[in-house]
This record gives sequence, structure tokens and C-alpha cells, in this order.
Amino acid sequence: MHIDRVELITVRMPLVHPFTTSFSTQTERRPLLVRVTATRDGRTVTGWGECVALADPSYSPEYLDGAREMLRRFLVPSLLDWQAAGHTVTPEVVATTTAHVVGHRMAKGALEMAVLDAGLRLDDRAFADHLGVTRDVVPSGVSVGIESSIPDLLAQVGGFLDEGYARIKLKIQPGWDIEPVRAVRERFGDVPLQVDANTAYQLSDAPLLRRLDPFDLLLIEQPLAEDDLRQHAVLAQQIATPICLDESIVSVQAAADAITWGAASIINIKPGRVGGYLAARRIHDLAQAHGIAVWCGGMLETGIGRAANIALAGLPGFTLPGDISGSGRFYAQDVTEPIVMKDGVVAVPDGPGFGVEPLADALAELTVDAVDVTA
Ligand code: OSB
Ligand code: MG
Repeated sequence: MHIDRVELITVRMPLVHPFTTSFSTQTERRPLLVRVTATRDGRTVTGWGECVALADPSYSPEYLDGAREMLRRFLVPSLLDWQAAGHTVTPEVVATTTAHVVGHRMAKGALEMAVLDAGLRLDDRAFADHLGVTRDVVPSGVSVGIESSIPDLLAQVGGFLDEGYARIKLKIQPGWDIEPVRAVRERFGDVPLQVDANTAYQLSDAPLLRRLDPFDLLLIEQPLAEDDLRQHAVLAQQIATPICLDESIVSVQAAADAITWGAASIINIKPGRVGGYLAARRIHDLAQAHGIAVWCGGMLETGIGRAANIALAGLPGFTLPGDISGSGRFYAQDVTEPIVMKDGVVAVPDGPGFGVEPLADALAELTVDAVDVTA
């Protein structure tokens, strides 16, 4: 394809309920959308990508304004320079043409995602079909933030279970761990339950974390720091709850190291964190070959990222429910038609590309900044 134009659109989306993790409280989300206009054989299409960087560098080193700057100043120009040298753009070349930039995987992943959507639309092909996914639906889990009291938490969890979510994930941190898990187990019994610490503990907390063992959790996500792979391997010997890594898995290489060293028995795959859907697929394949279960994480995506995640989660190695809830879990108004969770599942989109696009009115209403970086 030929890339005609690349626009970076920042949207502002209020959350229906504050979302508190061990690293921050969010009351709104500012996703950065990448709109690529591309032409092949006289046909022009629009492809959409979504950058999952948060506003602040609290979950990862990347953050919204930095990602926008990276795209504008380095990543888009690199891709266009390569095109200007006479090459044809494909989704696969985005990673290679931007490989000279160290890191910034969320920004790179967003550009690749938009090119991937455009390429699939030019092929009239759905992303799920391209991946070889045959499932029509995937199980839908929900991530529940830290609340100010146990009764508030139980109200949240009860609401999500009533809606039909297939799995509950509780955010934990020191001082909000054993008691909330105990309370949820006592009130709701044997529901599929897991916890996410977002790096809030140290290896010396192993005796405390062992107190989670009796609650039969599916997994504990990222208990220790991002670069503590060895410590996670040691912790895995000291607790019974399976360890799942999120923040640590920034690449295919990191996934290979974590598997080799026994640092994770389960991996949370977030396409943005690893540089895009193509790398995400490779991590899935690697994990599957090693008998390591994977599931699809979430970054409070708009309908665009949510739709792409649903297709990815249709791959056979995704054996645990993902953080792929309905749009309504976070937003009263999504930029696309809302993704709907019903009976514990979300439907795999079957339209061309990711199968969704922003609604013009919603996009106009939510946009706070838009720049054509090719002008
Ligand atoms: O650690 O999985 C995480 C949201 C933002 C940053 C990190 C995480 C999360 C979530 C929400 O848990 C997942 C979702 O989008 O539903
Ligand atoms: Mg996590």
C-alpha cells in the first residue's frame, strides 16, 4: 500500500467510575488514535490504530505526550522515508523501519496497528480471519480497581457478576490484599478470581503473598518489579498461586527469558506493551509451544483496541479469560459502536480490518487534539 496521510487524534474519555491501581487513580482516559489513509490499486481506505500509553509514565516508561512526539518526530517520518525510497508499505515493515528507535513499543505498536487495519481493509479481510481464528466469541473478564472500603468493593464485584462477567480480577497492593480477596471469596464463593499487584511487592513479601494460597486464585499478576525476572522465579518456588507477568513482558525476548527462567507460568499479552499485534502473536506462539497459558490484557482501550484484542484472544493459546470487558465497564460513550459483553463473552468482529471504526459524531465530541503529521 501507499501511505497518503497519518493523523494523530487524542481523545478524552471520562471513566464511569474511578479506576485505582497500586500505581494511580484514573478518572479519565486519553487514548491516542492513529488514523492512516492508504491507497492500493486506486482504492483508498482508512486504518485505525490506538496507542495504549497512559497519560503518565506510571505503568510503563511511555506516556501519552511522549508517544505522540515519538510518532510525529521519529516513527512516522521513518516509515515515510522508507516509502519515499521506493518501497511498498506493509504491516510487517513498520517494525523494521522503526527498529533504529530504541524502545517506545506502545508508539510503534499504534502505528503498526493502523497500517495493519488499512492493509486488512484493502484485502477485505477480518483480523480474526488473518490470524486463523475460528472462535465466534471469547470469554470476557473484568478488572476491578482498589476501592475505598470492602463494602464498596463487594458492590462493584457483585454488579459485574450480575452482568455476567466470566472472571474477576482484583487490583491489590500492600494493605489491600488478603482481606479483599477473603471478602470476595466469602461473599461470592468459587467464582474465577485472580489478582494484579502492578509491581507493588518485594521478594521479602513472600510470606504475606503465601497467605493468598488458600484462596485458590487463578494467578497473581506482576507481584514484583518489572525488571525482577529472577526474583519472580524465586517467588514462584515460595508460593502456590501461579505467577503471571504483565509489565515484565515487553518483548518476545523478555517472554522467552521469563519462560526459560521459570519466572512466569502464565503470561498476560498486551499488544501495545510488546510493540504491536504481530509481536503479540509471536509471544502467543512461543508460549503455546512451551505449554505456558496466555490471556489478553487490557489498557482501558476504546472500541478500536478492544475489537482487535478480541480477535487476538481467539487464538488457541488464550486459555484464560482476558481483560476484555464491554465498553460500558469503563465508558458511557465509546468512540465506536460499543463492544457488548453478554453471557460472559464478547463477539469476535468479522468485518474487514478490526471490524470497527469511530463514529463521526462521537469522535468529534471526544477529540481534544488532532494533527496531520504528514502535512
Ligand atoms: O495492569 O492490567 C493492568 C489498566 C491500565 C494499566 C494496567 C492494567 C490495567 C488493567 C485494566 O488492569 C484492564 C482493562 O483494560 O480492562
Ligand atoms: Mg496487569
